[in-house]
Amino acid sequence: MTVNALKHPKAKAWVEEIAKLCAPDEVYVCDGSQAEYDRLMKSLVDAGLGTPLKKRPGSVLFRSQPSDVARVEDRTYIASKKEADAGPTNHWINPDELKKTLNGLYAGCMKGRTMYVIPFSMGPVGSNIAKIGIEISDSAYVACNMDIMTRVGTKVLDALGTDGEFIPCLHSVGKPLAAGESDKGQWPCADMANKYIAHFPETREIWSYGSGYGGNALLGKKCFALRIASVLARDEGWLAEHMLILKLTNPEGKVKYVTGAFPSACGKTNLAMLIPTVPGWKVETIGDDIAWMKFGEDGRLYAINPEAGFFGVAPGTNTDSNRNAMESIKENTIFTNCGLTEDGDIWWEGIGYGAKGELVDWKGNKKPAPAKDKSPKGEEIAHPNARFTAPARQCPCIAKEWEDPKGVPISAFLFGGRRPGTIPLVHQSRDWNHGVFLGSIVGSEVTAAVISDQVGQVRRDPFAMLPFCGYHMGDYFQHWINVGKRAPADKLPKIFYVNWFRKDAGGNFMWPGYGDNSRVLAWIFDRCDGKDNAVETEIGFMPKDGAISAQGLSVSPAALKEILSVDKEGWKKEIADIRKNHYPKFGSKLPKELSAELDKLEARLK
Ligand code: O2Y
Ligand code: MN
Repeated sequence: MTVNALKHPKAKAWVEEIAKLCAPDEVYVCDGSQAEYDRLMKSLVDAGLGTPLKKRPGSVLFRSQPSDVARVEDRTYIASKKEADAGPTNHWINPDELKKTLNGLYAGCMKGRTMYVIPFSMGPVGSNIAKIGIEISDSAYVACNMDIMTRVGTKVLDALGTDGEFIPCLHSVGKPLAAGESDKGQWPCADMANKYIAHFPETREIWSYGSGYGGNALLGKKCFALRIASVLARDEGWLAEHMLILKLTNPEGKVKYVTGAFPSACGKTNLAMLIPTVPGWKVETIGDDIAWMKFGEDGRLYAINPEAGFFGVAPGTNTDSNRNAMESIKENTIFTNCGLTEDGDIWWEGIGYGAKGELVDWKGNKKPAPAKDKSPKGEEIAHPNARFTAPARQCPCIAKEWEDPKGVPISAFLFGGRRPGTIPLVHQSRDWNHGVFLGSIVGSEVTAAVISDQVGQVRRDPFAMLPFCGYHMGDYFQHWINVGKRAPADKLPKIFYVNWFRKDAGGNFMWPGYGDNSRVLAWIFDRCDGKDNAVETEIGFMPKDGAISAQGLSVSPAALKEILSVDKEGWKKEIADIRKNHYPKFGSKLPKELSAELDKLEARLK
């Protein structure tokens, strides 16, 4: 469609202004149709950027530049007017200065390319929890990914009308083409020093330049649905969270909905699609990464998944770790930075089987196929952050109400991380403020999957929002405290802290995880259902003896006892660390309720 399809004068004026600045060869407004998706995908294949996969109908493999493989936290900015409003955990930059720099970079940056105008809805179109964005991008790869990850096109423009609100999201790969030049199979992006992922919380704008990858470029996801939406949620009294949403059904057919916040690389997608080992229980998926929640008229919090697809990590995904994800990616999927087999299929480390003949690795080099599904570190066939982009509707365990515009009522919030010691398998907060305290101290052991000098150390990631909160984290904690005052305790979700990652002295995991986490989910469900299955301890409520069974597992009774008891000495060290290294970061913005919770916990452990 042409710009004339935009009936919203403000949107049209903005698109025209950006077209003037970026000087594309052509401006195209996306209608969101299958024919359009097929056409754009063909243009990417014709340009040598994508390889159709014979073994997976409608699926294409892409290889990015080695310098453009993940979110770039060091180049991600919160450009609020005052530095103090971005807080100690964000990179702040003066908005006027940043706009000056970026306007310089955007000038003429789309020469030789098409400028795609992508109207998208985060959440079911028309839901009162959903919000609209318009992404301008010079990447057809981004347009196709947005088509899977969000709801795109004419239906969104219709919902926007002539005066609806939208978040303007500007994106360029930062690689103009000279006359007659084409990408010739080279993933377009700019040098690291010229990549900017910028958020303007006061004017509610997103400007991204120089990267074509994932969270840097698909601006509906982390930029809008978390960083900008967290600001909107603070101002409007709702919650925009880095949380999966799942539906739990017990053997009697009773249903409860649970959300869970876990730092990146803690298995959120696996948990969202878990296949229970406890007979009679069912888990279905509403979302695997982000939850937007608003109070309903009945005083309960209702959640929607603002996304329409999964942007999952490929390596390590196999039929044992996540059968439902493997089923979801059989067709109509975009793969990025995976290996390619001789017979036209994808391959990655941890896929569960070896391959035959030669593979093409994520950098485009031919390599002998490994007989097993492992490769030596640094010689991986797939990049460790290789991804699949798959429509949520293709997931066999997607819940029938996953697109219900009114959302689903939430009974429990889970917090968790990779913690080899101290944190038990599960405990429940004493009340709302204690639950907010638990969210605020979430931490995770840094694994070798991330290049970091902190491997083995616990990095605090409050509410799993450290890279995603669009304002001062101290004010974010206060927002959570305030939300708890909006409804009576029996209407609010109960708050739990889980830890699937306890290790013994030999460094072995003490809990099997995956499908057996349903044993913990069943306890949580029953707890929310008023069952007498808990005892009160110094750190909160924990399962009564026998309330979580290890029957059929290779977990010894002693190990089960250990992961279900209070490690008093460990908690004392935890408190000392929070007092010395964590809470002081937030200065005077740390809510008094949270320092009070820390004092009370310390007193109970004396
Ligand atoms: O590297 C990226 O751009 C993707 S990061 C990501 C993708 C899907 C879900 N969660 C995350 C994350 O980092 O939390
Ligand atoms: Mn995430």
